[in-house]
Amino acid sequence: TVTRSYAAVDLGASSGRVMVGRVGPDTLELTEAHRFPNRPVRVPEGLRWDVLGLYAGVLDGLRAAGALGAGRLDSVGIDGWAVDYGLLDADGALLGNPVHYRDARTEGVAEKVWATVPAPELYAATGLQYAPFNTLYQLAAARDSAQLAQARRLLLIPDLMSYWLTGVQGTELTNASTTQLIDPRTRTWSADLAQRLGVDLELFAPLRQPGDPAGLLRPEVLEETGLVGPVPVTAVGSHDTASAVAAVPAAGERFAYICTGTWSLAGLELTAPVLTEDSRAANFTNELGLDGTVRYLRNIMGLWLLQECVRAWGGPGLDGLLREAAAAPALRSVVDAGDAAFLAPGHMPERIAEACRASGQPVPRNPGETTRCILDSLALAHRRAVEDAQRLADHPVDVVHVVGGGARNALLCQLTADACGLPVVAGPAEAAALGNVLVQARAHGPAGDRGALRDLLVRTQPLTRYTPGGDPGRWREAQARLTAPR
Ligand code: ADP
Ligand code: LRH
Repeated sequence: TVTRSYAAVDLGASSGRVMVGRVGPDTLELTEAHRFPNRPVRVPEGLRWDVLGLYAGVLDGLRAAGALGAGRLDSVGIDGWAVDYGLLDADGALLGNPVHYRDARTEGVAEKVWATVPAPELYAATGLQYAPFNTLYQLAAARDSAQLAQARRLLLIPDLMSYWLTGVQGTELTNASTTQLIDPRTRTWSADLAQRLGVDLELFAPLRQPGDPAGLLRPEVLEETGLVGPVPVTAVGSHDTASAVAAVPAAGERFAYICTGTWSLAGLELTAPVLTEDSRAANFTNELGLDGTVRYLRNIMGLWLLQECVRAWGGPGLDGLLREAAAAPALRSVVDAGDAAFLAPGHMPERIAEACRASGQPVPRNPGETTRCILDSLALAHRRAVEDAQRLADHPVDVVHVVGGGARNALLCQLTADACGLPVVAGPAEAAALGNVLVQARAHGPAGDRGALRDLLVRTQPLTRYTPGGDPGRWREAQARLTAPR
């Protein structure tokens, strides 16, 4: 039996990495070839991604990946964070640095869009939750810019990397679904919506599906990375959350997942979108997944809250902070981890203190207590999302899977189990990279359905189980502090 090697490029909001996955009928091994920081840069125009720096990291990573396997790779797949894009001119050259989804340019833009297409209608047509940074609102914010006027092509970030590696342009479907221009029932562009909102769909390269071929590494890329060609690039679930959900090691359908990294994405895998008004009011999104599935989930601020505090505190180690948090009083103060007030960077400890004060709760006295407040608040938001999703989709679950970097945080996993009143299965931490690898493996090896992919994960990946404990009433009481009228 053959074992094949696939490189997964996974671009998270806090770091990019290139992982090598070795896949055989009973093997799935992931090795980190290279990791590099993803640091947004503030220039006078606003907050930007250093996309050339990221591409350099991808090339370094592919070189390191090749070195692990004598220059040979069976395929490369690319996933990354959603919604953001680069614009290309008529020559295919990048126009400026891609704007960061945390940039302030979309403030107040949604209301203008809703004047043309009311929010309920927009939800019924796209199933996408309101977030100020959905690509649709970013395009509306840029509407009169010189850059957009000059643009002939828009490539989402993973598709941009893929273009630079291969010279081939495409728009991968799972990530396209985060633009708010896709109809989740037909799984293609909503031409009517685009026309009403003045978005030129010609900007987008043709849609491609996870598993589709996406070109070959250019000769210059082979030369720069020392890889032996030909090396195909394969479209994967290029939205990192789509790849992460593909690698949730679940059996059956009665599970919820929480992808915890910079964000917590908490919800269900469904076979059809939920487009009801109740679902819109609860701000659930219907993003597209593998094999005709829908990722029905809510965006929660996630470990971003902690990352920003750590940055403000001058970078203390996580281990020490988590030890202090474990010893700090439980549920002393909580904040609404779904609140868009926490979206922008900067002054996070002060903003959390202010939210505690404003809701009449004690202000955390030190970094350990602030960390505890964040983890309690995340667990509480996880509980709400898991409960709301089950109710809104009429889809009960018996277990919660925690994947992504937060699966390494034992305190967060235990608190999530306690808050949800359900067992938590934690891992894999590198779910996005694994989902990326598995989709490539399926495209290049014997076909397997999602169940077979998940079964391989269950058989090969180390997972940790957390049993719910404590008094569930305490979580209800904490939730009431956030929802009580003041
Ligand atoms: P993204 O893909 O959004 O960049 P990740 O999935 O890599 O995010 O998750 C990053 C987060 O994982 C960090 O902010 C950190 O809180 C958490 N994390 C990573 N390693 C550990 C660890 N060893 N212990 C606890 N938490 C960890
Ligand atoms: C997580 C993620 C998430 C999006 C956000 C912009 O990395 O892709 O699914 O909502 O970034």
